[in-house]
Order: sequence, then C-alpha cells, then structure tokens
Amino acid sequence: MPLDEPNDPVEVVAAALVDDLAEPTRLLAARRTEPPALAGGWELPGGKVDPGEEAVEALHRELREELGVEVAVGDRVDGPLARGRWPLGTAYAMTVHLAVVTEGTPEPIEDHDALRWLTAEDLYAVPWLPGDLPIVDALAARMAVP
Ligand code: 9L3
Ligand code: MG
Repeated sequence: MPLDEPNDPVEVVAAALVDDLAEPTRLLAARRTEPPALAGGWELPGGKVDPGEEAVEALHRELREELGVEVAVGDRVDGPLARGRWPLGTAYAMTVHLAVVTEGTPEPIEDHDALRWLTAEDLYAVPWLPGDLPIVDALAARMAVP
C-alpha cells in the first residue's frame, strides 16, 4: 500500500544523474542557492512539474534550464508514495528517474552554485536536503564501487 499523502501535493521531479545507467559509479549532487531555508543543501537536480506537463518532460526541461544538458532518462527510482513518488515534507511529492547526460557538460547555470560527481564511497560527503536523503540511500544500494 502506498503511504497516505496530502491532497494535491505539489509535483516535483528530479534526476539521479549517473555516469552509466546499467552500472552507475557516480551520482551528480547539486548545491542549492535558494530559497534561504534550503541554500547550501545538496539535492538531486530538478524542480516543479508545470501544469499539463508530464514528469519526464519536466525533467528534460529542468535539466536544460538548471544544468544546460540533454539527458537520456532511465528507470524510475521508486519511493513509498503512489506512482513511486517520494515525500518532500508534507506538501510535495517527487518523482525520481535515473538519467545520463547525452549532450553538454553539467554546469550550475540556475539555482545551484556547485556540482559534485560523488562515488559510492563519498555519497554522504555532502549535506543532502533531508527529503533527498532516503533517495540517496536507495541509490547507494544500486551503485557499483569502481
Ligand atoms: N526539492 C527537493 N529536492 C529536490 C528537488 C529537485 C526539489 N531534489 C524541493 C525544493 C523545493 C521544491 O522541491 O521546496 C521545488 O523544487 P524547485 O522547483 O525549487 O527546484
Ligand atoms: Mg530546481
């Protein structure tokens, strides 16, 4: 049974950007610059799904805007809410997909001021946003040690 969730949570989507979909050894973490309450926290890049947009469509748009890259989207990383979403506090629900860069090099263009490709060994070297931490735990289990 999926967990109960608030009515009409704000839908968010994020990428677990990895170096390889089949055997990931690195995960991209991005440090937020805003809002002030979240600034300095690290997250999986992404953002709100616009009305009328599909989650995967929004993911492509967000990664273009925030990091300047095109990606290929892989499996969904399932969380405990309906449709595999993850709770972010009480008002948001986030869909997460594995993804790999197909064009460009990620740069912190918008909403971030630092990026790090983390190996399984240093996955917890950054202060993840609390909502992202259980997702990182799920990803840790999938990551190969190079
Ligand atoms: N959020 C948390 N973790 C993430 C992402 C992409 C987003 N990995 C939270 C931060 C904001 C809300 O979701 O409260 C909307 O995200 P954005 O549109 O400000 O990136
Ligand atoms: Mg964002």
